[in-house]
Amino acid sequence: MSAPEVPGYRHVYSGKVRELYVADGDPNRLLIVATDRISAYDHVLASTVPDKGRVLTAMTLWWFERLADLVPNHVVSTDVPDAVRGRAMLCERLEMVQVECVARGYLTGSGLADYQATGAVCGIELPTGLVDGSRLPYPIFTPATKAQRGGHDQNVDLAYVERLVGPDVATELRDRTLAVYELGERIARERGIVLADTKLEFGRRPDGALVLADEVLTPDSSRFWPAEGWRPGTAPPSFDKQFVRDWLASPASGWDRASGEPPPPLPPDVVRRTRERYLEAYERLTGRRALDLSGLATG
Ligand code: PZK
Repeated sequence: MSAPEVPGYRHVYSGKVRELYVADGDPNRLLIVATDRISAYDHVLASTVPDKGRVLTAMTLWWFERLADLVPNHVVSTDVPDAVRGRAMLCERLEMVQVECVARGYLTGSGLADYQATGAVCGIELPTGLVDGSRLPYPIFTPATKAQRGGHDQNVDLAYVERLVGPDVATELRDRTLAVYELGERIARERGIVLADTKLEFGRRPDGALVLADEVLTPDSSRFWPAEGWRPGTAPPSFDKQFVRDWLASPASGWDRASGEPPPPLPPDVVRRTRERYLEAYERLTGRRALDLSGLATG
């Protein structure tokens, strides 16, 4: 599954699961295409998940609307060529801020690891006694530096961000990130999804305005947990990738994560159940029937 040909656009970059294009004749317009690729355990898998790109694009657009009063976003149009209709957004080109803006309301992953080692996450001291999956007393801004291709993001403190972008922009990034997370977490929780954390990307317009870019509050940029499976002590299974991870980690896959080998293709029933999880996340959140995505992200 390589980058599709899109008439009127030139392909410029392949991400793990998305493709980036520039509009012919207008370098200030970018096309972001969400593919059906899926990653797990730091690998892009050989199997694709049908409709994943459409569902995540529709979810991002739905959130951008809900967040519009809080923060401007980079979307210009969803009226895009047929080859990618429904899974692409035409966006304004921004000067990207070189910081991953992460908000966490629950403790897990690298946040948990930092807490267990130091009692703090990104310089923010937390109360003692927290465990994997604990809800934090308040959401925290835990920025990270963007990794080089293939590497892992590194958690940093606010002072590091201040040195990188200046104290005023750093404060604005933190406040906007927390505002977006708080709204998203509340809406998701009311609808049976725990939004444990999320990663946002911001860019700046020529006039300096900070704009929310990329995808937002999707299972690829955030941890989604089924609310009914949440209890502090062990992080709940991932809402979307539970079946993929369970199968890859099981003897049935014949795959050893430590081997460095690429994972094998997924069995059809793992693909089918995973696809259903993406559709369910979309339906729980938006109340809209997935696969009825047609009128939505199609301009
Ligand atoms: C931009 N990415 C990551 C996203 C990929 C890679 N509005 C913008 N202006 C300038 N640059 C970017 C954006 C956005 N969003 C985002 N890299 C550059 C990325 C999607 C697919 F392959």
